[in-house]
Amino acid sequence: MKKYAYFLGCITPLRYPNIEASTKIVMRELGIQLLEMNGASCCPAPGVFGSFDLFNWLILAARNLAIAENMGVDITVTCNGCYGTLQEAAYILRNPNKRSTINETLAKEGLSYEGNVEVKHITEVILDDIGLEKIKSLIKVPLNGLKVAVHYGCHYLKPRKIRGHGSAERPTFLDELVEALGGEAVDYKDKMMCCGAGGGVRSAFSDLALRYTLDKIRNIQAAEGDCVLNPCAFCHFQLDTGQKELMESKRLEKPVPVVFVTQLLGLSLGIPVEKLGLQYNKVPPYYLEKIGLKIA
Ligand code: 9S8
Ligand code: 9S8
Ligand code: COM
Repeated sequence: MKKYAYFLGCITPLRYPNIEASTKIVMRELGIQLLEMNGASCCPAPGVFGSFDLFNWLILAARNLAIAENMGVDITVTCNGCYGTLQEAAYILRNPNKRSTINETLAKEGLSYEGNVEVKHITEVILDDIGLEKIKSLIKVPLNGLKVAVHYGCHYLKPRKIRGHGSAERPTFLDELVEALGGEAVDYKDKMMCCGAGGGVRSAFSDLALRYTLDKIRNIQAAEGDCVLNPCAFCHFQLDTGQKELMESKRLEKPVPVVFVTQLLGLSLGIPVEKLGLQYNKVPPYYLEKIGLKIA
């Protein structure tokens, strides 16, 4: 059985534990073992911490990589920001000179990083380790033409040199997953636009972040999307909680439900709605009735 250290980051445990719950249950179903990372810290967030202090950003990231290295496994993540930081840090630390500088500091904690950890997004685990053919054979609840609008999120795709996940401008891998599950991947205007939250924008200029979110949601509604699928805890937070905020300030009347990639996959695999924690998303999952499901 394939094993990964599951790096949770901050948003999942603090705001959306249903991302962790749905990921663990779906991975168990698919025969992938996820291990807890004792002592892991913030990744730290690439667009926030990384913009201010690259040296300390790298030390903290290296410390997280060293924890996984000591466990003898690669890392998987459910947030694009964590993916960005840890994958970029692992790339930089393939250079032995960089490692030795960082290791001088890590030594104070009795740690060192030797450059042996790979960082995979949970979607890469789903698509590369399991594969669409196998997934198709496991479908119990086909999505029945459900119109799914995919939001990829900025940090998933760039820098292209490191990510290597097909096109950074016109990616298709999540749309292909939607179609494999029996849904219809709908195209919409400015699909690659940021959710609004990244790079500290949500914290510093929350209203600006919400204007991005509103634009995105209006474009998805114009394309008649039933829900928005995303692979990033931070995007999930902004798109879901952000729509609640837009409704409270009367800028949005009808929201579009947000679904995390392991939640949608879990539904198709026949995992009960409540176990995937769908009842804890702020925008209720109105799309469930279209696939013959409901919250008990
Ligand atoms: S950790 Fe701290 S703030 Fe966060 S969720 Fe994703 S990015 Fe990494
Ligand atoms: S949060 Fe997740 S990946 Fe980012 S920067 Fe722009 S989009 Fe939402
Ligand atoms: C977004 C992470 S996923 S950050 O806010 O850009 O650091």
